[in-house]
Amino acid sequence: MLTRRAALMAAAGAAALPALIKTAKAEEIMDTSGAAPVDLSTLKRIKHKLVRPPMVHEHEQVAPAEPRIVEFEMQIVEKEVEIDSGAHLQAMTFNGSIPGPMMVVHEGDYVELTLFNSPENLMQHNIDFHSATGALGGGSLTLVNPGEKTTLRFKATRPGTFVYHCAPGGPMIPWHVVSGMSGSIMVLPRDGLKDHNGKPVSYDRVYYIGENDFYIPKDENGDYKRFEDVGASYPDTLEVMNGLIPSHVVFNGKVGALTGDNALHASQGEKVLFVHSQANRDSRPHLIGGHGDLVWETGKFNNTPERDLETWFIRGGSAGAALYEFLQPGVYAYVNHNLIEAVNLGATAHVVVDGDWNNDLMEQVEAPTAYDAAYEGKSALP
Ligand SMILES: [Cu+2]
Repeated sequence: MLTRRAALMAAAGAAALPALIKTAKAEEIMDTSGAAPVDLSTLKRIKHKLVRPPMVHEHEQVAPAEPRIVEFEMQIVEKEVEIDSGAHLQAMTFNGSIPGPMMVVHEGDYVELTLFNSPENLMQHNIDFHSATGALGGGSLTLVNPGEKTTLRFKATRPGTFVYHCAPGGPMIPWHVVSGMSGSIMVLPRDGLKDHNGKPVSYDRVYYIGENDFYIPKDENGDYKRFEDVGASYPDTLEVMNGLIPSHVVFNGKVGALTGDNALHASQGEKVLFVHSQANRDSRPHLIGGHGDLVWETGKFNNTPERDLETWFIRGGSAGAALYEFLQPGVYAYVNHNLIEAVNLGATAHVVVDGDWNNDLMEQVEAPTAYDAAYEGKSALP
């Protein structure tokens, strides 16, 4: 590990990578050793194994009355990912996926995460939970070198969908985030979700869509550059990042991660909760041919959901949630409705819905057919 790191420094030039050679420090390291101990020994513990997005681990929508300690484990994995044909990202990931896995707990529960920084990695990492209170969201208590692990516990006091991301300090923060290090946590109210009238509402499926903006450098021929490791990719990537024009905007880590054979599935009549996160940049999800029946645009379940939305807004650094009951079968595109980003840069998913077509909602009254322009159509003009 040290040898690889030393080689990296020599190859890249230590001056170009000042933050990599610092021994630690998120923005600040907290010393909490003098704080009074808290006794949680009477609480029940459960453990969830995290799964790869867009899937979400098994969970209850309505929780038992008593709060629990909910344990999770995540390993940080640095690896090269082909995010589009011919475009390679030196990725940094939570648990090997972009986005990192979604965790689900209930309001009042304690999240207890053990974070492993694999010894094969080059970088220091940590985790900042937007759902947590204090210590940079846990960032200043979780900074781990390669080969180290750490366990953080925090109380999930606010219900909603929240981003988590790596934030190891200084310019490492945006770089780690746009290299893939973000994910989300959903803190459900103990008695489940409520609609606009305060009545209980549940979902049949939940999908987690994490959107990323990537900044892949190009060579003098206009081809995407490929790098030996994550450290070697930093100087050129920084230059592209600082231009603020992403080379790719994608859902779930790569172009096509949620289309074609990888499409999401649902059945007519099912209510699907879409959780959409963007840790760095604004987005505007839109389900083509459908709606957001109930949308917690900011993701926070103490607020009354909006109804019948066509498009909703995800602020960079947040996760929102939209519930939709599919009323018609077919292939729906779920896009970022900046359509350049959706179609040309990658931010498109598909939802394949089985069921029976409802002609009351929509019917093709006459299929496309040639008409006589000498007699027809003129009456449409003002
Ligand atoms: Cu990191």
